[in-house]
Amino acid sequence: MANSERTFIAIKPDGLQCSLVGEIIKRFEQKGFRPIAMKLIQTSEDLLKEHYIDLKDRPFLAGLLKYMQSWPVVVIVWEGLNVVKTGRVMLGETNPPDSKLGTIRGDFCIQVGRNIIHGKDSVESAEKEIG
Ligand code: DAT
Ligand code: MG
Repeated sequence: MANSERTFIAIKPDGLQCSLVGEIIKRFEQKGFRPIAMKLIQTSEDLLKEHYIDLKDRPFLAGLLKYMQSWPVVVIVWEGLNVVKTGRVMLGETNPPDSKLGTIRGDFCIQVGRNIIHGKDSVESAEKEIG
């Protein structure tokens, strides 16, 4: 049932430091998605290495892992019709200058290494991350 599609969103340290947690939750709620799980967590090196496994050979990975452990993050599971695809559209592009105004990254950040929010890009990877 497509209505029960779920995605995994994480508000990164800069999202919390810029007081954007409420704004981001508001956008997903107003769009029509349901929050079905939400947690404030402190990430660990091991968890992040698994989370960013696709980036294991990239030169910025070490800085990314350090940054992601520098502050708590808010992880949220959202449910609803086409939530994975629509969620990615709401986030904007990975690199903020490529993000349209009206998207979260387009409205609230300027730098790729501080892009506020994470969201899965496929149903399979979302289900894996939720697990
Ligand atoms: P996305 O978060 O849009 O799925 P991704 O999976 O390619 O993008 O990369 C994960 C995160 O890694 C991204 O949100 C920010 C960081 N990142 C990506 N490219 C980067 C770069 N060139 N320099 C620094 N950080 C980068
Ligand atoms: Mg990604």
